[in-house]
Order: sequence, then C-alpha cells, then structure tokens
Amino acid sequence: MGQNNLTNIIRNKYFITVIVLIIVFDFLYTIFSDSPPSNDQFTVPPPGLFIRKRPNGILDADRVMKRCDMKFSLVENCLEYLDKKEDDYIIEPPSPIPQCNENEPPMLFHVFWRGMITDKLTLQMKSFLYTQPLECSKLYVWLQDSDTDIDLNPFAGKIYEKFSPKNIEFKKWDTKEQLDSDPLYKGWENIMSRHSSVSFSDLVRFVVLNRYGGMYMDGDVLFLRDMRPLYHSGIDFSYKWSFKSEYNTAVLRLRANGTTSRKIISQAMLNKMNFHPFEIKNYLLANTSVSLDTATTKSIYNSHLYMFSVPLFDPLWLKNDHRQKNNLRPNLRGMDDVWDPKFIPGEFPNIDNLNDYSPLDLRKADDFFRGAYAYHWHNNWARELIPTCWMGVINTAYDAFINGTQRNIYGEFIQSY
Ligand SMILES: *[C@@H]1O[C@H](CO)[C@@H](O)[C@H](O)[C@H]1NC(C)=O
Ligand SMILES: *[C@@H]1O[C@H](CO)[C@@H](O)[C@H](O)[C@H]1NC(C)=O
Ligand SMILES: CC(=O)N[C@H]1CO[C@H](CO)[C@@H](O)[C@@H]1O
Repeated sequence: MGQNNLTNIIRNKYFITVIVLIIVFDFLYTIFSDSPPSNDQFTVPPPGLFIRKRPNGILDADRVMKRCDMKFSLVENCLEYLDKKEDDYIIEPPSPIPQCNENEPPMLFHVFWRGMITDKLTLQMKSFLYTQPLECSKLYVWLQDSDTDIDLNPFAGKIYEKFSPKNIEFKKWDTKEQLDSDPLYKGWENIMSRHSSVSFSDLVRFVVLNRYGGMYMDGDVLFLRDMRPLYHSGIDFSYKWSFKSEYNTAVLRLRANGTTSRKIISQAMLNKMNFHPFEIKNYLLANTSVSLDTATTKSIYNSHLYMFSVPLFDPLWLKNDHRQKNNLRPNLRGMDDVWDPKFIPGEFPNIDNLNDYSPLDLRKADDFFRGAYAYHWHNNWARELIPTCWMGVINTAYDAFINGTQRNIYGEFIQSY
C-alpha cells in the first residue's frame, strides 16, 4: 500500500467521521428538541421505534373512556388513541409508583389452569415474558391436576428452567388451604358439598386476588403491552362483556383484601359461592337502593370495579359479535381467524394483490392490534398452532426473543439471567 493511498484513507476516514457526527447530532437534536418540558419527570427514552413510554406514569381511566366508550366510538379509533396518544392519557401519579427493581414489590399476575400445561397456556407465559418489564413482574401459574415435573413438559419445560421462580412461579392450587386462610369463606365446605356446580376457575381468581393482590388473566388472554400504567392506576378494574353491561372477568385487577374484593366475595358466599361474571355487578350494587342500568348505577359499580371497554383487552370481540364493522390491524373478522394459516379476505385492506405475498411476509408480531393491552382469543383450545397463522407468527417472535436472537416490541433484547 503506497503513501498516497494511506493519506487518502486517513483523509476519507476523517471526512466520514465528521459526516457521521453531523448526522448523529442532527438526529439527537430532532429527538430531544421535540420532547415537551413537562416530560422531565419521566425517564428520557432511548431513541428507538418502540419504547416503554412513560414507565412511571399511570393510566387515566376516565380520559381513556372518553375516547373508548363504544357507544360513541369505534374500536379502531380507541386503539389508535391508545397506541399514539400516551402523552394524553398516561399521567403523573399522585404518589410515585414502585420503581422497577428487585427491592420493590413486583407486579403480580395470576392464571389458573386445570390439567397438563399445553402449548396454548405456554403461549400466554411467553407473551408475559415478551412484554412485561421482567425486573418487576411475576406470574403465578396456579395448577390443579397438572404436571408434577414441569421441567419435563414439552412446552413449558424450557421456560421453567430459565424463568422459574424469578419471573414465573408454578403453584399447586389447594382449595382447603386457600379457603381456610380467611374467615370470609366460612362455611365453604358445606356450600361446596351441596352445590357441585361451583365453578372453580370463576372462584379462584377472586380468592387469589383477595389474598395476594394483582391482576388475573384467563389462560386464553395474551399480554400485548407493558401493564404498568394500568396496574398501578390505583383502581380495581375488569372489562365489559362484549356489548352487554356486564363484566368479563377474564381480565381482573383487584387489590389484596380491598373493599371491592371483600364485598364481591361476601356476597358470593351468600349466593352459593356463585362467582359467575354476570353476578358481579349485582354484588357490587347489593345493599344500595339503585335499580339496574341507569347512569347512577354505572357510577356506583365503576367506583368499585372500573368496567373498561372491550378494545383494551379484547379488540376483536365486537366485530366478531357483529356489533361494529371495524377496520382493524390486522383486519380480521372473528375469533377463528388468528388460527388460519391462509390470508383472511380483506386482512390487509391497503394491499391490492395479496397473492404476491405469503402470510409470513405481512403478518408481524409488532403489528398485532397495536394499542390494546391484551388479546383474548376466547377458548379456541383445540386449534393447531400453525407457524403461518397469526398465533404462530406471534409464537415464533416470542421464541426468538426468549432465545435471545430477536428484540421484543420495545426494541429490547432479553437480559441473560
Ligand atoms: C382484611 O381487612 C379486614 C377489614 O378491613 C381485616 O379485618 C382483616 O384482618 C384483613 N385481613 C387480612 C388477611 O389482612
Ligand atoms: C429457539 O432455540 C431453539 C433451540 O436453541 C431452536 O430449536 C428454535 O428454532 C429457536 N426458535 C427461534 C424462533 O429462534
Ligand atoms: C353490610 C350489609 O348490610 N350486608 C347485607 C347486604 O345485603 C344482604 C342481602 O342481600 C344481607 O344479607 C347483608 O347482611
């Protein structure tokens, strides 16, 4: 290599460095000059496409419901608001929420499962790992008549080895130990022996939330977003049963030993331990003189257990039930579609010739009902998890994240534990 060549290379390098520095400064200037000064109390997010925005803020339920009340709005408008307008609805908490580290209590999630752990239940565990801040999140998997050696389970074995007990704890459900733990359940053995119809899964969610606090999610509900702003919002909540004015307790947040959980449980004890979701509203209204379904009624049950609208946790339900003709992303028609390996007619309304593509070209895990906090897939337990169906695409993204080969929706690689 001659002297001249070397000089040229050095000059070029100098030149390139200067250009790179200019670009970097310009980029940083654009990012930081855009953030309003009121953001100061929040950690400044690193530049990236998807970030955990405002992790120290809480969700303002009334602001969200102004945009997401399905009497006046469409699911797609609510989701767009949730996805794009965090600055509007994630507010500064009245008192600081727990920091995300090992010295503070974690967010606690629960699921109850009877029988062997399946690939579908494992899908929920993976969605938890993929979306929640793992330094401060824990999932209790309550098992009844289930695996004795979870490390040998073909689906959950690897997750058990890697994430239990730090992030996921597999716990044996023991009815007697649980119900003897609080005088609230006095007489439970008598009631259960007389009414064999007591629904266990309906019961368990109230028992564990009243005892440990946290958020219960049915096994067919996927985590889609960082739950912190909702979890720490200071209210107990659930969501609406499609278009009916009833709760769907597939998602349920209750504080431990709170007035709401105690009121529901004590009323259920008077009613043969019936914890069916359609009873919950009656329990909250018991001993008040209001009649059902007026504005006053709603404000009373909402003040105990906030009834969020469907899109936050179940974005496809209203369309599935033919209540709204939504144009969604992905634009699916009903609950079966996420299991279909082939394109759904109209799935990508902006793409003219779907035949030029394969489903794997267009179906992307980070473009699955953006804005929603969860996706409830409603009991399709028997469906096969085919890699090209939406559930398969998401499953692959979860696996690659857990493998350490790909980032999650927040642009993070998994920490090695
Ligand atoms: C729950 O709260 C009730 C009344 O507020 C109290 O009497 C009871 O001791 C509490 N139970 C537990 C387990 O903390
Ligand atoms: C994850 O890793 C396992 C074993 O290392 C491998 O079999 C699997 O294909 C990987 N999955 C993805 C999606 O990267
Ligand atoms: C605290 C209280 O007044 N509880 C009553 C509520 O109503 C039920 C009947 O629905 C009574 O049995 C409770 O004593």
